[in-house]
Amino acid sequence: MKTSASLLFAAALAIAGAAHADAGHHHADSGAAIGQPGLMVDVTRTVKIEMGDNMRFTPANIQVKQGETVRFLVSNSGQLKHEMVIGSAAQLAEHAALMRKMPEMEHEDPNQVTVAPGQSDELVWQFDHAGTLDFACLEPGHYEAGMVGKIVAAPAKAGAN
Ligand SMILES: [Cu+2]
Repeated sequence: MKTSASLLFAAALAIAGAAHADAGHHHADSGAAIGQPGLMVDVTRTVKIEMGDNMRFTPANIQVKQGETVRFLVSNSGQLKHEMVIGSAAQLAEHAALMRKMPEMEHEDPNQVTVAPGQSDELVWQFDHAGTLDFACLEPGHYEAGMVGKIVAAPAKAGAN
């Protein structure tokens, strides 16, 4: 029951976030400088990511372009709960350390999606700037086991339309 309640809460937050055009702009510290939570209406591309109990994201390396708003469709093929959290490497390491101290901590921020076994969910991110952004699963021990990935946003070509 706890799990389904928290998923519902996450869904409600996701809807609330999408309803307010500027919702993402209040979370300047929730992601790295190369982007921010995006809106479903702006989505230009969907990228599928699978999370497994082998503590890996597939694919773990993702290429996007500056200016794109990407919908990450994140599925959990394992028996354990997994999550995708977007941030800088430093933010993720700090967050992982916090999760080790407080493994029961539940939080639903616009830069993350938590997915129950056998389920899928989505995370929309707007890549404002070129650069590299990291993502990780911060379920206790998963980050340490190597459940991390990278998103590279290529610069938009000057003069291209
Ligand atoms: Cu995980």
